[in-house]
Amino acid sequence: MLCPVTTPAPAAKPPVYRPRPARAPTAGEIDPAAPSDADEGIFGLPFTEDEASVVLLPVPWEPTTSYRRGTAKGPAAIRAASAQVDLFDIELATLGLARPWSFGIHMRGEAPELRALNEQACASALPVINAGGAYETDPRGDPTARELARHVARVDALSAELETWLYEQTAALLDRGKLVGVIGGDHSAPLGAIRALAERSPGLGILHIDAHADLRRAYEGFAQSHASIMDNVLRAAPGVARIVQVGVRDLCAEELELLRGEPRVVGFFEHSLRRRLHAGESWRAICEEIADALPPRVYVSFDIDGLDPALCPNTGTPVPGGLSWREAMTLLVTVVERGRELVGFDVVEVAPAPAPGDEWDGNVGARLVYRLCGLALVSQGARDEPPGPG
Ligand SMILES: [Mn+2]
Repeated sequence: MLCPVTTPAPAAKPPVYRPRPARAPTAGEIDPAAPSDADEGIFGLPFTEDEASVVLLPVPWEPTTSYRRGTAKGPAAIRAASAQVDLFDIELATLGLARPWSFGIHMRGEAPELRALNEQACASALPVINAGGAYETDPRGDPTARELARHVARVDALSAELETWLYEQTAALLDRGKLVGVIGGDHSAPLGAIRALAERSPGLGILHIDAHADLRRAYEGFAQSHASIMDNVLRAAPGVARIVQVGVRDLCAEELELLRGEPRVVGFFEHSLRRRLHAGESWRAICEEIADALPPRVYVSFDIDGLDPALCPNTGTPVPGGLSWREAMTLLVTVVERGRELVGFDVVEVAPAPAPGDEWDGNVGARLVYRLCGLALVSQGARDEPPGPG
């Protein structure tokens, strides 16, 4: 059972937290209704990593993005836009947690070594992507193929380095009793975190919201492509018992074949969800069916392109259609209401607009991250203390 970091502010006249004091501030010093400063932590919260129940790990990573770049800037965009998120969560009030922030949420700074790793990996991946991928001739006899194979090997090695780094960071945080959220970055980013969680929760389920099935084996030659994350999870994280995919509407025939032959993967394709809705089924009933397909402990892997592209116009590989915000939120809330415990999550493929000042992608991403923090907390027993207005 999680406990609030400190006693929340008294209702009468909450003291305003500002400016940042030298010592670690407490929740009692925060005015959750006040606008926040950009130099404060994510959501304007001042919690240190030690104080926080939820630790968010930014992974600015995008070597294998194949269509449009920018998701390496996703964590920064989400952090910048997070000041817009109201900390009072009316929807989670019905579950008893209108104040997820009072349990402490902290986002780490981006690790310089990760940025360097990403830059090296992007430089090596670019010639391969520009060539349309590494091709499958015997590289020994073909200088171009040999060159591409060398680049691919380099990207694979760097991806493995990221995976190990994230595995170790996540494992250490889990050992300290933290909830961990990964903020990507492209969808290959969270593999190490999923491995660490699956080791501690054998039988783990993954709720995978995405426009793509991400079941390709080595897309464009890369072992850890953004389009291969769930194939890699199946092979590298044996503790994952089931992957439940929702919103998929863009996949290749080989992925469908893998999905159909793999009992651990269950697909709720967008076209069939829509057909059921159009035939008069309720979204709530469908959400209950999706929730019941999941084991008791669940990791949410949320690719922002699972949503309607209107909610993520700058994501790397947008696809028309997708879940509305309301549909996605009802699904997540239903999963928790059906007794599933959220043990971790990622939000990936958020990319900011190239033009400065357009925070929309980051805004949606930040709201999603806050909601996932709250849902993970409430699924683990966190409640408002004193009870909130729910
Ligand atoms: Mn994806």
